[in-house]
Amino acid sequence: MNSRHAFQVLCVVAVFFALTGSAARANDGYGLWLNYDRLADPARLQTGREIFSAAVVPSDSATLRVVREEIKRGLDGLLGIDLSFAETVAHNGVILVGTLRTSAAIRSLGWDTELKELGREGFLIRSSQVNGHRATVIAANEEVSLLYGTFHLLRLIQTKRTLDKIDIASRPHVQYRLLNHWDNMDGSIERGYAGRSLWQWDELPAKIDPRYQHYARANASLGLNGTVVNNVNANPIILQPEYLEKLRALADTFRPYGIKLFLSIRFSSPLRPARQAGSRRGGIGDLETADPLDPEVRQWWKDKVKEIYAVIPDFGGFLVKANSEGMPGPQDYGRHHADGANMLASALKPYGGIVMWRAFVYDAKTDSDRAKRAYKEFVPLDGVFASNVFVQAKNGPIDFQPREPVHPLFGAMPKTPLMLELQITQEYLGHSKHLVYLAPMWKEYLDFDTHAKGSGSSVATVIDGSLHDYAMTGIAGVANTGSDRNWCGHFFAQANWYAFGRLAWDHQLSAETIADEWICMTLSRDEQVVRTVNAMMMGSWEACINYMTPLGLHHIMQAGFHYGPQPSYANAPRQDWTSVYYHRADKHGVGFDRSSTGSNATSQYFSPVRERFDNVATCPEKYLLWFHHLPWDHKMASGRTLWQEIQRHYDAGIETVKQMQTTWETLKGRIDPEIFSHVQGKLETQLQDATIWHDTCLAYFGSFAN
Ligand code: GCV
Repeated sequence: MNSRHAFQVLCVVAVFFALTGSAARANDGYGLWLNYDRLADPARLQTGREIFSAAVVPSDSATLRVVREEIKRGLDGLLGIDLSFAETVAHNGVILVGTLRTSAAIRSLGWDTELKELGREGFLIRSSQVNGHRATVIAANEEVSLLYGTFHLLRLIQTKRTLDKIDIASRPHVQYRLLNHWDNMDGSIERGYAGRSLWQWDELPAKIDPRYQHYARANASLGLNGTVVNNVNANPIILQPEYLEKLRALADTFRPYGIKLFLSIRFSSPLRPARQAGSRRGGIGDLETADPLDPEVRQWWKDKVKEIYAVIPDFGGFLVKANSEGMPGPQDYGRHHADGANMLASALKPYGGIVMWRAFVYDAKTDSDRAKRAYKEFVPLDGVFASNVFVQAKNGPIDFQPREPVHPLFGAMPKTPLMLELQITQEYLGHSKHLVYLAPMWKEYLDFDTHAKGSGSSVATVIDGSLHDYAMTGIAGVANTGSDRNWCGHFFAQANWYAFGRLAWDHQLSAETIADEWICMTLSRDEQVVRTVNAMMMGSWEACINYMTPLGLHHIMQAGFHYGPQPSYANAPRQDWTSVYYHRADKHGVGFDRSSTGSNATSQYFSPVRERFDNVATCPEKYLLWFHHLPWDHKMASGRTLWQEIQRHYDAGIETVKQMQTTWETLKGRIDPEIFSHVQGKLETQLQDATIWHDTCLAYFGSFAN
């Protein structure tokens, strides 16, 4: 082909793509839920109202510039409107965005009392009259809340809500809504399945990857307001001056989006560096001890905190994993968790910083049942923690299993704000290879009634502070983001980031509603497509439980890797924390007896949950083998034996994945082709893996049961 011919071919291809729009449609997932694809019928949305033609966003700041940019971009994409910015509302069809401070027009509306009730982060969106003209108003007390309101208005358009009579008042239920990154300083991510860390430490602070801003924008669109950028298995070098400069650059980039920066710290940071490479002990200082009651240690932290705030004036605080999995902590010096947390808290307090002290503790030497440990160590300390300390607990008592009963700490520490830690990254749920929508799982935890103060004491009421009147409230999600072009590895894993953010803002949203929103914002607004994908997502968690760990089985994954099945994993002569330790299968039966005849972990729950879990007859079958060791021929509610029921669940898991594949095929040609084939490939892997789980587990347990 000569060059002239090649050029002609190129032109023909270009014209073809321009006409069919195919090139524009290919979606690599980078835009997340913020692509703002054009609505099929933009005019329909605004029936009875004028098409938006201008926006009034008085005053100026970095955040307000983001607000302007976002409205313009959103309306251009969604409705094809070339929005202009005006000084005042002088005609119909204007969007007015302002706080009582920035806008006289907002002040004139007389919404002061309502705004006051909405607090710092809430917003109002209303169809209203301004200067005698019909306008859509976004009003709030703070500029960042205007950004939340802006994203919400755009979400309404993305999800095809009519815009003629809007009257929305929204405020977050929880104050600290954070992502926790388990990112290491060498760029790897512990339990990360979407590439390398987003943070380019070697380039910072000189070079700011545009992705940092895109990351902050995505979080702000959900109302997330903080991020812990490094792994809880913390490397102390993060506190060195050189790194503080890098962190300053990140914090500066996140600030306009309302995202505060937090750090995981290693408790032994004041110590000299460890001699052994890779050791979890040691620090960056020159002290002989990290004892939290030692005056020199306390001064070291005070000085370090002062240094941090000099660089990042709105720094959020510290997340701490102490005396857990080899990480140093106050117990190394005969002190308790509150001694450690309070020392850090007193250094942070003058600047408004907080401590999130993790409750993920267990000890093979002293525990016969790992599930009981956190309760034993933390409940006696209720009331001893300083006022700016959270105790951060995972949703379940073991470790982010496909399904766990709720952690017994929730409800048991009325004087200590508990922060809920969820895991967005799918450590135990098929990594970024399996389609598992996690919102139904998180709702199961949030809605669980602990009965701490009688019925109606759900985990959500503990977390949002309403049950115990906590002075501060928080929720954290272990991030699933990475350097992969589509951020999360699996396209559907984006839905879990999205769902975490939405639930952090409003835990009353249903998993179905959140899925609908996400589908409309990413895949299609066609009602049938939305229904089909929604059903697939809603069934996916239960499917995963079925093919991995049904009926309360847990932690039978490959040791360390936590991906495939390894029910046979034993580590003679010590059996602690092996698969065999958790399932206890033998020829007599299967399951971990945590009832009053066994480890008595059931006693850590409030009555009547305690009794319900303790009694085989009333224990929900989904938790059966978590709490009870039962014979293979135990009669289940269905009339089948336990062994038959286990088989039925593993079969059902595979069946659902097959159905997901069939369903997905019906979407061919109806959604973006690139996403279609990406997910098609992932589902193929998921079926192969589910089959391996099924075959391995049934062969293993069958060797005892049959
Ligand atoms: C960050 C589990 C995970 C670890 C993780 C730990 C934790 O043990 O497998 O990778 O470490 O939980 O939450 O601290």
